[in-house]
Amino acid sequence: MTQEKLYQIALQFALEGEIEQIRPLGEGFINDTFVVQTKGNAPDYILQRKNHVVFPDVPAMMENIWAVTEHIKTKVADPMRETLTIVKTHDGALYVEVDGNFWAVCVMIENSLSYDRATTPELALQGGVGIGRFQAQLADFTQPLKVVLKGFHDIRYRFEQWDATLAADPVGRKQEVAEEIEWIASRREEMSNFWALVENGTIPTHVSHNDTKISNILFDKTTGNVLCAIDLDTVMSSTSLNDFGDAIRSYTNTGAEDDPVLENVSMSLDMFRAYTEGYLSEQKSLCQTELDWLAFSAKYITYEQVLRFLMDYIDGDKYYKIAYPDHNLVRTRAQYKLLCSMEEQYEDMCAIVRELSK
Ligand code: GN1
Ligand code: MG
Repeated sequence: MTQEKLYQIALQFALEGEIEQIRPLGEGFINDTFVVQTKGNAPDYILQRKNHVVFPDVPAMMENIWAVTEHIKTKVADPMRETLTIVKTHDGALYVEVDGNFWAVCVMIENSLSYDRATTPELALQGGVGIGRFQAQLADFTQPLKVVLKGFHDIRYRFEQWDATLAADPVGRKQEVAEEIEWIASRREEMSNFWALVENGTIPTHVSHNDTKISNILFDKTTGNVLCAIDLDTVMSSTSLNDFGDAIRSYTNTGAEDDPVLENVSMSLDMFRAYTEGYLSEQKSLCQTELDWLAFSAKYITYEQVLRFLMDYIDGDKYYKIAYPDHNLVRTRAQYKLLCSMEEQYEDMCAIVRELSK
């Protein structure tokens, strides 16, 4: 993507100030992200190419994001810092389509930062506050949200994809990962039983973020306090437990998500406690059934992540961006190690939830 092309795209949005330069940002697994730096006092912007292979309906996604951020803005003291601000085009659209790709812009929040790993319990606690608050701010959001990714955290749907992938074995990798396939098979019933509770309404649905790993939360550079949840691409209606579970998968890991050294990977119970404390300090409206399954959701989402990484490996690495050939397999093994660590500490996790929700 040339600078000139990026400029042409950025200029279609109602930006303040003159563009100084456009540079790539971060390493999202799905989208391509750029910073649009402006001259003078104007804010900088985030320009993103939304991956429309992953997201088949980017317009619906942008409508969801617009509706949710507008709602949050009515609830907060500082609407420019406590949620994302979507910038429309000169024609009032939420995105532009260029050569079949969809692009969108939001304001870059100044004096903020994000992390790839939770290094202290304070950070985990702040992260929990962030998602607890996000859910609380949206508790009275009643507009129906579009389904932007079918069956995103629905393990029944994931098993349909899984069975099809195993049957096709498109690049002949199945034999090589027989042991890993067994990890999925041995927990299939347990995970299906949990999701059945969501499907039959025993566990209620609400607005959920659905991608709450630590790098999707912004913190204030000066105070260290949480500012807001970003990467709202997957905001949909589902169980609130997805957000807790995915965050625990991320914040409590003593290693990296794709750690090649499995000894590094385990679930830190201290981080679990800190995140849960922060989350429950803001999220006060969970029902008893949700609380009963809260700790389980961490195992559920981690298991789902093992499945998704392994499925993508068997599928020939079509979904996640990879940095080296067996990256998805390394991710699979690291996430499985984390799952096992959660299984070993599950009773303690449940006890902490009970204690902190009294
Ligand atoms: C992807 O978009 P990003 O990089 O924040 C993925 C999540 C996974 C995560 C694993 C739309 O998140 O579901 O948990 O990678 N997002 C999508 O790191 O599939
Ligand atoms: Mg995402």
